[in-house]
Amino acid sequence: MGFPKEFLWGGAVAAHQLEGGWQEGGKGLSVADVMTVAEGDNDATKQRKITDGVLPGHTYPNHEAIDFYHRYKEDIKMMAEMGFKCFRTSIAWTRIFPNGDDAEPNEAGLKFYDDLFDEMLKYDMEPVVTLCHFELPLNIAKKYGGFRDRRVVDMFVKFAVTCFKRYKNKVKYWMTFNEINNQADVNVEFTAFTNSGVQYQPGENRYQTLYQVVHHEFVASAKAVIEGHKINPDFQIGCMVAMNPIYPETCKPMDQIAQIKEMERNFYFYADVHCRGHYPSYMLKHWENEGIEVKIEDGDLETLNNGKVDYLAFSYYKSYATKYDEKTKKPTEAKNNFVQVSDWGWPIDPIGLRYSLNVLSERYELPLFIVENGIGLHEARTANQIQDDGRIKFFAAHIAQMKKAIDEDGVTVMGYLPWGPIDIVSAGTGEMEKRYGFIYVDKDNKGDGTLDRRPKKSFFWYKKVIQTNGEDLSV
Ligand code: BGP
Repeated sequence: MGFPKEFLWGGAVAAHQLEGGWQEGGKGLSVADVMTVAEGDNDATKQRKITDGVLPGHTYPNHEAIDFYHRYKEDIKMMAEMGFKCFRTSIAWTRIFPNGDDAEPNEAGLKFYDDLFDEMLKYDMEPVVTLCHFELPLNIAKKYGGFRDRRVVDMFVKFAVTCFKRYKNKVKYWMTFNEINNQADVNVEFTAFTNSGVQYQPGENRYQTLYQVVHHEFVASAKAVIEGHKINPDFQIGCMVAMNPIYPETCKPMDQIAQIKEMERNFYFYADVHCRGHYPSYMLKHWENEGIEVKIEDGDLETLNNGKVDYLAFSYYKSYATKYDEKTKKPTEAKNNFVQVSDWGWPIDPIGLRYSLNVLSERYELPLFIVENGIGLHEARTANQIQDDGRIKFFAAHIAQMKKAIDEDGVTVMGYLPWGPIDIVSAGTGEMEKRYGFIYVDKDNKGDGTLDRRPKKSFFWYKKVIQTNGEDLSV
């Protein structure tokens, strides 16, 4: 009973959210480098701006982030003090190919990640590496329109193969595109840009563009899996999707139909293609009914089938609800009155993690890897240790549900990586003050602070969780 002894306890970050060093070591501009910090009073609705290049008068939080680029030895040591078995981060594409279409890789960038992975391995900490985590080269977005352009498939595969070859004896766990399904809602322009480097043009059929773009990314991911297994047959290469389960608001039959349609559109489609290796009939019929014509080149379908992933990685933060709207004849968002929400409006639903593990295990019968889970909180800068009992309560509840899925529901879970084990820049709002960490970093939304690192109460709590392999969750 309980967690397997080789369970991968750790934490997760992304290069653009903590490294800084935005122009160090030959690094090129990524899409993250032209996104400002969100401004405004309402945490749940304020938005970041995407500027045309780096412009004066704006705050770009990812430029310095928390300066992990220079401080990673100190930070990895703190992760080791908590007893991490693994540490997830991404390789910034623009450290390796500054413009994305460069003929040769940038040695200084390759060396940085050699040094970083060596530091992790010094503490027996497995690197878990995301290849594309909202860090597309800006040049690819500007010159090619991001993944609209089929040529970007080969640029991604070249980047992936370069990393696989360079780190084949240091990194075993890989994943291709972070939260590839974020872009499913074409009304949210921000995610098209961060996922795929796409900026929708006035009047264009956004769904036609979306499904062509994700077809290119599916092919790129599958090609990377195929090449990766040739380079090192021991590689475990996963896909990564944001799992925000959607419940029907009531047991009204049409609410249930709405729920399955929303889950297909926003989640299952993306995991299905990566895990099952073909386009599901519900999507082919949807394309036919909507007049969407995805250009599929000879060999693509065979590639998708041959490039199925080894595991399914997902982030879990929140759940949603839907209902069938009799007027529009479509699903519409509903409120779940059975859960609380965070300051940023994210529903807090630990049982939703158990639900997610059950439905994913049943659908894919693949090992599941929770590579993000956490809660952003406002925490004031203090001279003493921050007493983040709210975060401890959040994690204890989610770990308890994960344990139930393993002990009672027969789910195979590879590991659990709380998001942002150290305070880092939020992806959605660019804020430092949406804090996720077991470690406090002295920096605020304006960029002021000493960057000093200090453990919070949860640092010592999570250390004990890992030491007891998830048995002791007491505060
Ligand atoms: C996910 C991303 C992470 C991280 C996390 C927390 O969407 O994969 O990069 O940012 O969300 O969200 P945020 O940082 O917006 O609070």
